[in-house]
Amino acid sequence: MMKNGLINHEAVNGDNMLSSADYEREAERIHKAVKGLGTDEKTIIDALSRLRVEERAELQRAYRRQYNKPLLDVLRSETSGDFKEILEFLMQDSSDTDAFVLHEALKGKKKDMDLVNGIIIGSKYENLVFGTEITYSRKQNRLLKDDIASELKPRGHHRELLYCILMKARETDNILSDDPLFDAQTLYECGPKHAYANTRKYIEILTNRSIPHLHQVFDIFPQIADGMTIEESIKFEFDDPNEQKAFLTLVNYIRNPYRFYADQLHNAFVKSNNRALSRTIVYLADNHLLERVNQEFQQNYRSSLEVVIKRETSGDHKRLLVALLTKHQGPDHS
Ligand SMILES: [Ca+2]
Repeated sequence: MMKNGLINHEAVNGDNMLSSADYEREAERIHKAVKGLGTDEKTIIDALSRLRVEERAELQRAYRRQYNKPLLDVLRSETSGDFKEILEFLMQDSSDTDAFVLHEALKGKKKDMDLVNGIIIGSKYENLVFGTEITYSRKQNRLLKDDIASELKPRGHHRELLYCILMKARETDNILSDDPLFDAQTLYECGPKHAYANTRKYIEILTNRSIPHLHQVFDIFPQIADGMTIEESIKFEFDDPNEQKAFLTLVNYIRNPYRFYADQLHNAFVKSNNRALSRTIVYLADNHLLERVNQEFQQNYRSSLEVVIKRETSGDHKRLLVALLTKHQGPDHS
């Protein structure tokens, strides 16, 4: 980190790198912040918000070496409420967070299918299937698929949509070989209200084709659908508002993932779902998406994330969210 030191890591690696002495110092700083009566939350917020996901893992190893106990346990015993929960999200693996958040959204007191859609649609396939799904079944002793099934209509399109995403990875971006006109026609003719309805085929196109290919399909779509956009056609095809919303969320993600995340955050604010908010902000910070999503949020909702977070959250939870926003934007994290 020292710019005046002999080695400028930034120049060598194109990146700031922390030394093991840096981690030891940060571990000590946090230890001082929590030991004895009370807690110095400000120090915890400062120390954790500036680190990236791999650096937080390194800090936890350093803390364990120095103090012989897991940092996560220490933080849990010192904090409570939304602040405690976002600290957990920062300390643990994203698959642990997503498995927990999905379970609470499906089975908990505050059910939230929009959040379930958002996590499943927005996750990378490998993380979802080899991370979150496995963690989910290990922790809950139940399959994620079964809990989805228990919440959604059997043979319903919404359930089938989520199943298809979990079943098969989307084709990679370089695959454009299928004729976009053909797929546009299928989306038009195989929707649930048509004589040749084949929803499996319909869903497969949306969940399995590559994103660039689907951009072409959506561009062509109005030409064969009497001027209707794919969004308008979804509103016509699906009567159930939850089904409709799930399909529109998927199309939103395909068209523009930044807007999709801005909408996810907006949903969290509208529903006062602090868990969804914490999960999404940590996810975006760790995937270097915060800056771009913040721009998109501002364009669509006419205020910055910081302004809305300051209005909608409180206390140390708010201070940590704002610290993440400020420290995970700019060239270092783009
Ligand atoms: Ca203490």
